[in-house]
Amino acid sequence: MHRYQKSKDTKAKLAPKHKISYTKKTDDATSAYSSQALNWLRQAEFLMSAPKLDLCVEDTGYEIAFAGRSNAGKSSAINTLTNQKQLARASKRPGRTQMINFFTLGNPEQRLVDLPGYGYAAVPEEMKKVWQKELENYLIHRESLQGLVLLMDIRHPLQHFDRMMLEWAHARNLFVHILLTKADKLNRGPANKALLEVKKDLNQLKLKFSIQLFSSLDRQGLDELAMVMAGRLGFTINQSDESDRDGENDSTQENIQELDLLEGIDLDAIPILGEVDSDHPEK
Ligand SMILES: Nc1nc2c(ncn2[C@@H]2O[C@H](COP(=O)(O)OP(=O)(O)OP(=O)(O)O)[C@@H](O)[C@H]2O)c(=O)[nH]1
Ligand SMILES: [Mg+2]
Repeated sequence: MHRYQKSKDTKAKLAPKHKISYTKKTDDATSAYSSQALNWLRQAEFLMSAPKLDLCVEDTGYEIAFAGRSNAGKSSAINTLTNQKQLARASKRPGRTQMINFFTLGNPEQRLVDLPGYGYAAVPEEMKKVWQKELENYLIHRESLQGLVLLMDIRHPLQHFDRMMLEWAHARNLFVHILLTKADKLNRGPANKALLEVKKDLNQLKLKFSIQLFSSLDRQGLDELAMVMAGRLGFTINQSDESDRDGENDSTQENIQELDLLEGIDLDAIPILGEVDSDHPEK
């Protein structure tokens, strides 16, 4: 045997006695980050509501908007994420959120936005047009908007307006993180099947997105969502230090600059929202 070649026995002797688990380290780091992110999100405070774009809070800093059909669970998801029962107003009655609502996250330059839902049929036609126009204005012109959390009821995904939102966000170079909401309504098998089907459908359209199952009722997918929010809004673990909460944190600013900023937006390439899709999933 060549002197540098080790026999199987020698190899076995030299092998570490215990398996070294690298995944464990990563898991620990991930869960530390997600729990810090959840703590950070708990600081959320109501900032203001605006019925239209020009009455919104100043367009500086970074915000992520929760969008989706009426009754998809946007306000509930914000409450679950921030661990506050009534920060955003949720209701059984579709069409509950009628304004653009802003929440700060311990720093006025990092915000969550609860949008009115689209597609609610029982609103008078005139009002529907007004909301639709304001939603459109917000989505097209809001410079601090970094991306959307697009919520779809897992039992009724990818309806007409959802697809328009996706294309629109894509044209504006906004990220889209999809929540298939009310996942508690399906068993695990059918829920995962729905997830795969939506992924497949969207991959065919070649749109960039990330996606997960979510339930406000049983808090499924909460850590995952918290990490997406934290990553996208440039939250760093240092930021959970009281001393760093004044927005002057250098590393936060650096991270923020790494996000997909709104460069080279071709507004003409943005599709305009069409007619309101009138069939409501819950009706
Ligand atoms: N089972 C279940 N019900 C949910 C979940 N999330 C929200 N709901 C219910 O769905 C209804 C609508 O929730 P909201 O959070 O008000 O929905 P929204 O998307 O903000 O609706 P609009 O403000 O009308 O656009 C309420 O009755 C919630 O309790 C969930 O994860 N599971
Ligand atoms: Mg709402």
